[in-house]
Amino acid sequence: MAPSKQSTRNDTWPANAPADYPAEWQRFREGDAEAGFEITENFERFSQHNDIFNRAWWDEKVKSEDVMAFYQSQRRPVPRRGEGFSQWDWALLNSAWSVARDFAMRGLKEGMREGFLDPFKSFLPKAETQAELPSPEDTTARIKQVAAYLGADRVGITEFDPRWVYTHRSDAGSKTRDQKPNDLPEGLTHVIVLAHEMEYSLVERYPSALAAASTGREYSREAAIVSSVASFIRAIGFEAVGTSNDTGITIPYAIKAGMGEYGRNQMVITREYGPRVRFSKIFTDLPLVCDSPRKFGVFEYCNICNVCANACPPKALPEGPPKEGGPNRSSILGVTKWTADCEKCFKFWTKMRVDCAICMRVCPYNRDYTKWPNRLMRWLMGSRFRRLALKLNARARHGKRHSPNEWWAKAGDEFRGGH
Ligand code: B12
Ligand code: SF4
Ligand code: SF4
Repeated sequence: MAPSKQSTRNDTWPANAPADYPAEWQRFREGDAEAGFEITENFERFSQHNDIFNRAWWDEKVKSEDVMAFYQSQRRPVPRRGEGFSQWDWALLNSAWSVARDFAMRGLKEGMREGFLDPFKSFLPKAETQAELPSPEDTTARIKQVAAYLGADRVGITEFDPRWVYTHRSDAGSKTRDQKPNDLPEGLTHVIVLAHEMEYSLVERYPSALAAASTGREYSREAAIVSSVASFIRAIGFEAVGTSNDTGITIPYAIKAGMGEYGRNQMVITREYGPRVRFSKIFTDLPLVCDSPRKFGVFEYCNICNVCANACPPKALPEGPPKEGGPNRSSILGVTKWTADCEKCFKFWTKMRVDCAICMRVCPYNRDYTKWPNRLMRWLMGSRFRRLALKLNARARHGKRHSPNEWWAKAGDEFRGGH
């Protein structure tokens, strides 16, 4: 493991390019500087085999009875007394996931787990004849129009960058999730990133089985939307690989595609939804126009705010400035950034039997931006008055947990009678 070092953000790159950096990657330097990415000479592409979900199948350090019980609760949950863990709550959680899980199961006999380990199979074959394309600007606008129509909440485009493609996939056909090739078609040039907003009224109730439905519903929507957009591109005669968590690391693509900035809580923080959003991505050879990274003061605010790290029950989030490397084999090497201890995070999930997103809930960027006071606060947080914003957020007790039972009470208020 490379030694940790203090971040020098942007002054490492592009000035001090790693000497043995492959020639074909040099072209990404300028874009890295624009996005604020710091890549060092220790950089190595990451294998999906080493992420914590896959390690749970082969690494004695991660395997446990709690892990087994966590996965079993997806089908046969054991309701318990705490608020947010009743049979009704688990029923919502597991039904919200059901479309994503159907997609994940349909290729299992062929060793595929679509959306998690493998890309989505396309319903439509690639057309033999390519449709006539307007200018790249107009083609890009049409693709964004199609993605919005098919259900994406936001769309951004970036260049295809092989550094973030996993060296290997994990094989759903093997009991120890062995590595298999991460094959992609030749000639890919762009990545289309789709954003999927998570439900505010559920995220504010994390941790609970009820709140976790907000994650499940977006995985289900992602599966439907990204595979439809990929099918569209194939039907006009171009290559399109529709993916969710599989194939590559999403966050660097999303940042370069202009979705937002990277936060201490390990998420892309968007202007529209803060961190309360998920992403899917399509790898394509369509000639498109790239978006640029968008900054609105998140890095500077995260530098003075520690709310997520303080709120994380197992203390899995980093304090202080970004550093190179990470605490264990589930961290990518040679990138200077805030890195979590995912062993601690996942252990906490398995003990609860449900995923967590407290670090999303408490983040002061997690707001409803249709309301003007929240837009004003976003401006304040991105301005030189950020320390004032920090105090105001603390005084308002922003991000406190709401009662899961109150969510069900809404049914009595709003949904009685016709809707
Ligand atoms: C595995 C995984 C996890 C695992 C373990 C991570 C690990 N290291 O093994 C755990 C259980 C911790 C996890 C938890 C959560 N996750 Co998660 N996770 C993933 C997944 C599937 C793979 C990421 C990966 O390969 N990590 C392994 C290495 C690369 O990890 P790492 O070095 O620590 O790097 C992390 C970050 O630093 C960043 N990153 C990596 N390389 C680079 C390079 C640059 C330049 C930058 C700036 C950042 C960056 O991405 C990595 C995310 O784990 C991604 C989807 C995807 N394909 O990317 C979703 C994803 C990152 N998770 C997501 C979310 C929302 C969550 C949770 C909130 C859970 C929830 N209920 O939704 C929590 C948050 C926990 C936290 N604060 O970290 C979202 C983030 C959306 C956003 N707004 O950015 C993603 C993109 C999934 C999605 N469909 O949208 N996750
Ligand atoms: S809670 Fe604070 S430190 Fe954490 S991501 Fe949000 S703004 Fe950054
Ligand atoms: S998901 Fe929960 S346990 Fe994991 S880092 Fe966030 S707050 Fe901590």
